[in-house]
Amino acid sequence: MATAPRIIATFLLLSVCTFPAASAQRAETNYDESKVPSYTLPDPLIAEDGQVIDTASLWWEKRRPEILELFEREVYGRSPGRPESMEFQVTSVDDQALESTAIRKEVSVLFTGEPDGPKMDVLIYQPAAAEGPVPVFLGLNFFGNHTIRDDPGITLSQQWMRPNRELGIVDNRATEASRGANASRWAVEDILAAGYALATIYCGDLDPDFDDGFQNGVHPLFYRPGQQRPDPDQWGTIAAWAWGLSRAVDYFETDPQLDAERVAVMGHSRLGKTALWAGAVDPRFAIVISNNSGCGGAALSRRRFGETVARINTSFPHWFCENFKKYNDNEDQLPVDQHQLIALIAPRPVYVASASEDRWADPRGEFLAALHAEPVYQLLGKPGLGTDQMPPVNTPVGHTIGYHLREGRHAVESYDWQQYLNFANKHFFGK
Ligand code: GTR
Repeated sequence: MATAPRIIATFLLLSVCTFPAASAQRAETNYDESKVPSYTLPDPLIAEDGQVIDTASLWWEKRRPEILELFEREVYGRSPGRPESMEFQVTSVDDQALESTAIRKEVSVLFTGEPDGPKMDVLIYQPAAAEGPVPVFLGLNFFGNHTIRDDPGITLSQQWMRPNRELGIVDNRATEASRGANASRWAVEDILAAGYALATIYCGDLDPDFDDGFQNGVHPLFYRPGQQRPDPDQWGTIAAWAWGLSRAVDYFETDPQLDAERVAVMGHSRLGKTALWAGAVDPRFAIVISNNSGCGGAALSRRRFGETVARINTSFPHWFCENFKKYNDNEDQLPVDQHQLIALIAPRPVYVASASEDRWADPRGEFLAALHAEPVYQLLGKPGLGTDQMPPVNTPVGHTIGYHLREGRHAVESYDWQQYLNFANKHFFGK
């Protein structure tokens, strides 16, 4: 099997000298490619018992479940399924939104079936002119549905928000000033003009983004009697956010105006990590898009470039499951690495995007993870990335795995959306 030697050879080329192994003192953030330690990635096509995975059925029956289990147990934590009593409530519809170019809908997903109980609110814009069900871009947002567009018809979120004066968040709550505050991240017009719906949910509806020992958000809904917090292998906040994305697809399946078989899940940064995990656990996501997702997303953990496992688990102790903390300054003991997260999405199209100034997220590590997912795509009859050379800025590459390095900072820009629309047009419609 050629995969393992090729992986090692690629890393030897990239690794000029070796960093000391885990030391008692936490290493400084490394931004020097020559100081990336040498490492060996777990091979997605060699099973835990050493068996070479050389057929699609061995992948589906043996290796994929094994890798998924490792990510659930050691990285993101196990999530529950769909709540039995969950119900949907359409709370508003405006078929003359955005100067009559769009239908705007708001749908509450009532996790216990109770209108006053825990819920998430989905905002949907769909092209007014569409005939038949439309494909959907779905993504979580950071500061409320009303921030994606300055549209007074969108309900202002009442939920707790991370502090951000610039975006109009005062005392951890949204204000009218936060309407449209993140509009630059959402290419609403372009998405609608290309014939797609856009659906979004505030991530804090599922779990507010701070460490409260998992008392708020959806986690307590699933505690056993007497349970106080998730077990070490149970879901953290990223997994809860991903779970919410799947609940949105549950709704799409009931809405004849939306094509639940053509849902592209997209996320930026922490929500890009979330999009990847959602795509890995839920095969209903037909396309998965990671925008600048970095550590715990598309970037290889073993490179220890920019943000590391120890840093992320310290700054955001609630994002991953408790077991993930075993790998703080101990990346080589991880039974998986992030190329295998991408491989879990195979053979579905996946797009990884980096930004040239976003060194914290390790653009090269994101590219390499996409590259080393490719053997699984090939095994399943898909071309994968199609190049082992990281492209220059603003030069999208790839086939079933797409990649670009946008010039500029950590953000979602219209350039990124243009590539995602091209990618979805190609894979959904052969355009
Ligand atoms: C950073 C975090 C990153 C990334 C980013 C974001 O502070 O270290 O992993 O998720 O936040 O979500 O914007």
